[in-house]
Amino acid sequence: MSSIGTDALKWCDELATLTATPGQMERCYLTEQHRQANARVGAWLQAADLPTWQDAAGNLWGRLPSDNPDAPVVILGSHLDTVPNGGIYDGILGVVLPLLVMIELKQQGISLPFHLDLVGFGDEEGSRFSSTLLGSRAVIGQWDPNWASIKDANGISMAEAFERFGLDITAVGDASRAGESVLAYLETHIEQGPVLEAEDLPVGIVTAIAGARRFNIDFTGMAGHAGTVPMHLRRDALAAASEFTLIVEKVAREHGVTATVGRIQAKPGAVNVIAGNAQISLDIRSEKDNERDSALDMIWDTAKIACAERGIEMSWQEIHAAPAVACDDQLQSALASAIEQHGLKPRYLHSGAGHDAMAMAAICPVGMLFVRCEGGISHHPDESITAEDADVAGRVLKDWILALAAKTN
Ligand code: HGY
Ligand code: MN
Ligand code: MN
Repeated sequence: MSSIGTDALKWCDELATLTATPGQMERCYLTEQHRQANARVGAWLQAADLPTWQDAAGNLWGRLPSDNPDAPVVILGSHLDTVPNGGIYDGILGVVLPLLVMIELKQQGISLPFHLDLVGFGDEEGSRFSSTLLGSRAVIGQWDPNWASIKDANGISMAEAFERFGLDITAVGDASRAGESVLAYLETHIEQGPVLEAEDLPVGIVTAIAGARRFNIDFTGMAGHAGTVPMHLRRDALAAASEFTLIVEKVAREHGVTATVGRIQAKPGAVNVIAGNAQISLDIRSEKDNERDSALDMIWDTAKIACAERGIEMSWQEIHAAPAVACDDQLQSALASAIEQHGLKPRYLHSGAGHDAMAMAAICPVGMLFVRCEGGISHHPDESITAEDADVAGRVLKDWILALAAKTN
């Protein structure tokens, strides 16, 4: 017997086939797979006789129109891109579940006092161009023209990627919805953590989203022969980057923040050559920006001393900064009422993961509904949820929409 939950998992499975790497989940911004995913979600919308369009930043939209053409807007959605070898629900569930709720509302002939828009953002993870929330930042009108020159790992610039996707990056401003009357943005997303599972709860209410800062860091030493340069005379860039990584781990633990070196590259990268250059990434976040930033200061200070002792030059470029964002109190309490209507305990929790809601908060109140995921596993192929939990989330989402409609004149 199908339900919104079983249909949601079926559609997540279907979107999972649109991957750059067979057998692994990988769908990046402005790629062929992104195009296919937009087409698939667009086809589902068209089949339900719901208007759909792609905006100037490559985000996919759908709408359950209000009878009132001048009605305000409520936006539901999340992202359609993934991390390399990621899971198939991170972001994706937050597009297909609201879509199924919209289709049910349409089939039931329910007319709302607001247009109910669905958005599938083209880039939240930043996996291709190392800058994150690109889709939602276009929608809030905060696109940085300098992003046009960011290159992906294959040396393709974002401007070129836009062109290959059939878009004109100089027109990306047309994607902005800033200034429109948007009543709320609500994002449904897997928790990506262990709390709901530990307390045997299918859904939770997000109170705040941790603020993240991301850097590319460069270490320059001196390449040399692995067999002839004595250890005490080396300026080994990879050893310096490795020491930096351990400093990050130690300081983060001491400061109660999360900090991750997720990517490391050494040049020339030969087994018998001392690395003359190394490049790493840093992602540091906390739900309190000041705690994050004081940990970061400690990391830089400690690393400068370590690099000086090694005769290594260290430089860094900040590639992303997003302040912590509080979810709207009224949206949170409306979610709590909808959850209680299903005989469930409302559980409030913060999000250590970043989400498009962080960007959307610039143009409207935001709320997030978390869905339990097995073992809290995410950004990993073992990411999984149950149809039952997806169904509860879909029912809660529908009740939240109807309650918002009832109080919107
Ligand atoms: O990195 C994050 O927190 C999100 O999954 N992009
Ligand atoms: Mn993610
Ligand atoms: Mn996500």
